[in-house]
Amino acid sequence: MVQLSGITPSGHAQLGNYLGALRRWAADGGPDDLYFVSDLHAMTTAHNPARLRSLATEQLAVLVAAGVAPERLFVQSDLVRELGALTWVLECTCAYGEAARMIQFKEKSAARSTSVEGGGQAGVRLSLLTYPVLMAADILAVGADEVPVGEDQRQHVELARTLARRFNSTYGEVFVVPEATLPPAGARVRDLAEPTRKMSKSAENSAGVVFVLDEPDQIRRKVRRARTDGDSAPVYDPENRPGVSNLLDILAACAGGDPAQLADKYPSYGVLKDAVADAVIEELRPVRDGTLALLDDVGELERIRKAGAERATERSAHRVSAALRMVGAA
Ligand code: AQP
Repeated sequence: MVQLSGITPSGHAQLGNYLGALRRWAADGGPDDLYFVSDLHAMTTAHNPARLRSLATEQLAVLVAAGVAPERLFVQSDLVRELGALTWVLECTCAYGEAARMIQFKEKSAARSTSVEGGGQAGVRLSLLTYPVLMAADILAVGADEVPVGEDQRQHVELARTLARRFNSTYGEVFVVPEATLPPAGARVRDLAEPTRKMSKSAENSAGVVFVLDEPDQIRRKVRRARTDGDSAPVYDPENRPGVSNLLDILAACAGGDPAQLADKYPSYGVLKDAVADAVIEELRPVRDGTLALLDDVGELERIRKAGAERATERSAHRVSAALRMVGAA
């Protein structure tokens, strides 16, 4: 059984990425599972090349420092030849209408068409339309059976299933037909300043985002300023009191315990916030220290990256060659 999961370097990794994904990948990963830094997916909107390169390196270091086994890791662009070729084959297997009806494309292109130069949908990058096909290539190249995704990415895994089936029946059996699985239940970490939204690495305002590499003082400041929706004592009520409930969820995720019971332990917001800040600082300390040490040890990080690229290429090259051969392109 092969599971595949990724993180996109669209910004610095944040507490939600760590608690909702990286920590789990480190604890639960099976021997054949693969985790990757999906840097090619961070290019569907205006991007800065130097920043993208440095964020991809940083995220690889964060993953290793978080405890994800280095032998299960790779950076997507290190497979660009295989993935580029397979994306083209899959684009030739996919109908325009199938890509255009992706909800994420409709939402993101509508939102961005008002902000891009020239205005209108014509100014939106074509890759916003085609990135689900690249995602299908990510999945199909390595032969993933399972892709744990949230509701927002489910439709893209469905597209990968459709393309795998269509390719197999048209040209011959090459691809494993993947399945979207639900990641184990875990609280979505919310933005500390705007708790109705999830915490995001690319949030416009980072006041409510705790980054994995934030210094302890920065974390404490952000937690102290967190919105707590009202001036009564802390209660756990995610629907009506999302701010304080988010803090209790974070405390439970970092220090253990049940969020509703933790509420009774902290009579005031001040004491609760101090406890949350302490717990987050301690949870992130080894990840931060390990990441900074790795970023200093360029040779070691390069070695991990190269070994990961070789292993991932080995696991995908034969499928990509077979697909090219079967469509008559090699
Ligand atoms: N707030 C969150 N709480 C719990 N889990 C989260 N994840 C992201 N935010 C939270 C999980 O982190 C993994 C990697 O995320 P991604 O890079 O694939 O993209 P994302 O989900 O869109 O994450 P961000 O931080 O919100 O990025 P941007 O700002 O670029 O959109 C995934 O497993 C995700 O569920």
